[in-house]
Amino acid sequence: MHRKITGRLVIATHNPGKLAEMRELLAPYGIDAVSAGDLDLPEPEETGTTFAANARIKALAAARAAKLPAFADDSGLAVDALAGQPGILSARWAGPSKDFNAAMTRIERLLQERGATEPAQRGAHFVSALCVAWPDDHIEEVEAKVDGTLVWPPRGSAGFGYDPAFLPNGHERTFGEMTSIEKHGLPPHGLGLSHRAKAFVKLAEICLER
Ligand code: ITT
Repeated sequence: MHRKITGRLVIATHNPGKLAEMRELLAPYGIDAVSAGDLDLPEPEETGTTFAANARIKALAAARAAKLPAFADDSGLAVDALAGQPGILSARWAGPSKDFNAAMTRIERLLQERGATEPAQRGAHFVSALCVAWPDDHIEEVEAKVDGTLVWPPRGSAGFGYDPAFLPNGHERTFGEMTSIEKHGLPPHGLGLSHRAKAFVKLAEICLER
């Protein structure tokens, strides 16, 4: 049986870009959301080998520590020509200084080394695994992706992480050039375009009531 989210919810991320998106996605549901940072929760080690496993680790750690339901996202960029890299290592490719320009440059260098100059050779997708965990270890989990191609040089300064390099299929602007409503807004205001928005729609179907 699926469990509904009621009352207070911890958003179990230390990434400010994700936190803003997760807050915006939850906003229409009137959930009282507090962040892991606000509660000074420690960051667990992400030892999983899949997005889903890491989302579960983060949500369960926060739920147990805060004694509240906790909502986590594990996500990343998977590049076809790089056999899905950086994938679950997407944050780590930016290093301790979280330098995503350096991470995007590294990907571009690898693509150039493989002669991947045409859009058809530069396919990639973002993945988001979302998990809500309760202090009694009950979990609800969903996952979604958005397909696109990588552009060079990166374009736009909106969003976070790899957004400026990612052109979603069927669009002419990168995530870095889109407003937050365009990237992850839900109907009727947005298209539910991003990996996180698509996963959230699935989560809302099973766990949220307006
Ligand atoms: P938390 O674990 O605290 O949530 P994190 O940044 O370490 O924060 P992840 O381990 O899930 O999170 O790393 C995912 C990385 O993939 C993230 O740092 C971004 O750089 C990138 N990423 C994920 N979603 C993205 C998006 O919507 N736009 C751009 N980059 C994204």
